Amino acid sequence: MFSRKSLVMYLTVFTIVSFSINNYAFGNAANKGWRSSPDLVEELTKRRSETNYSEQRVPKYTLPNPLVLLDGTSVTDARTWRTRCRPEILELFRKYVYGRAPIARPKNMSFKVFDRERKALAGLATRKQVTVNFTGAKDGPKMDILIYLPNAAEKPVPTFVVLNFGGNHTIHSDPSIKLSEMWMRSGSDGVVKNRATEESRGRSSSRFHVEKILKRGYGLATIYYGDIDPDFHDDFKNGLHPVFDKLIDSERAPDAWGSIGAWAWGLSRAMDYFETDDNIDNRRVTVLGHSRLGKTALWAGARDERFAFVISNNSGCGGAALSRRRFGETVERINKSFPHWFCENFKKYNGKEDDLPVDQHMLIALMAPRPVYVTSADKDLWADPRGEFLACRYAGPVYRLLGLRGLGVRQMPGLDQPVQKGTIGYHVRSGGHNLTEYDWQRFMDFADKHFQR
Ligand code: GTR
Repeated sequence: MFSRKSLVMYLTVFTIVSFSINNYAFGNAANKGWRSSPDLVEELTKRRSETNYSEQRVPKYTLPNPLVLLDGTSVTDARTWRTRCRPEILELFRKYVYGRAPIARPKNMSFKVFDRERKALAGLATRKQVTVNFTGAKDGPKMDILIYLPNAAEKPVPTFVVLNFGGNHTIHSDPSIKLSEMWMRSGSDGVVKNRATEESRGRSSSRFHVEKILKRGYGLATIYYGDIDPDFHDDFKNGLHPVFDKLIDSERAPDAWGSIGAWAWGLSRAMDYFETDDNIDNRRVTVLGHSRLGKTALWAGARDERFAFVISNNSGCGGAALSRRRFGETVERINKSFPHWFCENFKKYNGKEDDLPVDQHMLIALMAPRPVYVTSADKDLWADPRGEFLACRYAGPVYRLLGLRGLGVRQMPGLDQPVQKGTIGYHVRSGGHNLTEYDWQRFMDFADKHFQR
């Protein structure tokens, strides 16, 4: 018989062994799958010598086991995962990575539908534009949600919600989309808002493919991320932070929310609206984001389980990629370039990834049992494609504990060979850092499968 002490020791050693990744061994295992182009590695290394782009230079590391509680107890049943382990991990991400939102749904928040057109896009869709006034106060912070729902689809419709970088009017050339007010940096005034110009209408339509999404029977909702919080380090003087931070304390705590936390919180407020709209299937809402907004989509899906499907597109460091690999963008680098994205505590782990109580496979595990999909791009080594794949793989034990298949593969797939066998989907697409039609089609394939369409 094991004594309790030796059992704990045994489990700890087992954990370390099973989660230690010997790069040499992994390199062999990955023979058939995707590998970065040696020419690209050489070129990028020349350009940024301080950044590691080479698999050989990934340090040895040990990942925290998502199925061990902070007190060392192994989690072997779904109930303990649900009631103790999941809340613990979520709290670690709040405390050390993304920060804590000071409020859930504000009491006086209001919705105003200011546009409704049943024959939008030549009759293909119904378009709605809704202002969410976060505090209900006239001059308080607001965001506009632009929604297209396919007229041909049965209602309520499963819908994708996606934050956009350039303003709602950039996702399509539809002249009725309200021009967003854009946050701009201005010399003496810091950060100010200006109405966008007509010139930018439809500018990012190559990332949205609105008609194709509608024709596959999905709705699309989008919000300009700057409506929620400007993407500048402005000491949290603009956007949501000044309004809600004062509810907590006068000084910002080391675990106060950053911009990613605010954007994710805004997505939950959009979900609050969807729950009031009979034409949107609020039990089949997918949250999707690209790049920094992919990090945001993951955090939104982790904190708000109303999102039924979560998609991270090329999210990289602080998103789907394992921090401990220190490949491409690192914790230190991201905190220095974007000091406003994460909470202050995260900066303590600059160059000290091994001390982090979490790694990003645990963020992916927080989606369980819901489907989650992660993408990488062949040329986007900054975001560490292999690190993104591995995070999906090591989230697997949590899905398996819940009786589901995780990725369903152990090896990284080849280029443009989507893995859609289990509840975690993954692909590495040819090309660079972008959100393309190829990605969208794969997301909809996976959604069809999991939403039984
Ligand atoms: C980069 C940043 C990445 C990624 C990207 C983006 O500059 O280093 O983490 O999020 O921006 O959001 O476009």
